[in-house]
Amino acid sequence: MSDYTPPEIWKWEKESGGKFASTNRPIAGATHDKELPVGKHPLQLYSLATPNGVKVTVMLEELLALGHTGAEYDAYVINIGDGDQFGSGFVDINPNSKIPALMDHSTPTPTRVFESASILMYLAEKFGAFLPAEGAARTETLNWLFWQMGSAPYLGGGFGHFYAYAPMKIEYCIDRFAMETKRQLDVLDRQLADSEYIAGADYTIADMAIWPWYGVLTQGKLYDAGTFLQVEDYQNVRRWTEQIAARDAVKRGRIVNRIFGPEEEQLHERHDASDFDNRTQDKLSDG
Ligand SMILES: N[C@@H](CCC(=O)N[C@@H](CS)C(=O)NCC(=O)O)C(=O)O
Repeated sequence: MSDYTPPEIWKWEKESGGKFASTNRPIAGATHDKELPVGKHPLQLYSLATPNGVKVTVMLEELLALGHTGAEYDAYVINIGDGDQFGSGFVDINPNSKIPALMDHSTPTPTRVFESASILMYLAEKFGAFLPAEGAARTETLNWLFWQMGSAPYLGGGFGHFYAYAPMKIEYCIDRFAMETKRQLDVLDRQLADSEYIAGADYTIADMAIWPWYGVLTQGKLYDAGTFLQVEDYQNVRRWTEQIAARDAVKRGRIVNRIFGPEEEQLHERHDASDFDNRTQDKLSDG
């Protein structure tokens, strides 16, 4: 039980104490002036290899693997732990101050794209790939893409926050969001019982959106919660997770803008395909 009674008017008086507490604020907008770098390619990505960031780097690597050279990109780290998302240049691209954000310099005036699903749709439509052009298959892909956007905040902001990041363990919150997360895993498991990929027989942007959250959770690599949530029970999700993890573009995309984990899995900035061979942190620290 808690002895907290909400005051009549909420005030921002102290940090919550949780992870990211020092960067959380109740107001939007930039906190400091900072221009973003711009590289040589048409697409400029400002991101971090969190699940929302990985969706986009996987998509870009998949497009390049298909031969779409127009999908060449420069990827820069936005370190959300340091508050880079509140720099003026980033806020100009995403007024919501969250990664990922993309600038397309190939349009007559540069086009800003924010929200990971918007970025996936933008790229899918620009290159005519990973999203059926019309009909029921397109609708089903978008059904699952938007399912992900509505569901993952319960997994990340709900379960992940209270299980892994909150300064105290609150049973009510962990129970509520563990239940919802397991329900979501069961939704996916039932869908994947009859379907090779999330939206049908083809690999689409819906898989790219869902895998970095629910696939990685099922691998036991998100919030260290594999045992707690008994993820091995979701056999169809596990089958799909491993199938996607084995794709070369996914192996590349998941390490772009990654600033944590093993050094050979960290490619802080990506400017060229050769960076995967030459510029991961293990290679850079070898001198
Ligand atoms: N709905 C957004 C969510 C993006 C999001 O939550 N990004 C997180 C990292 S995964 C972030 O930038 N957090 C920084 C902050 O909240 O200040 C999307 O899908 O793009």
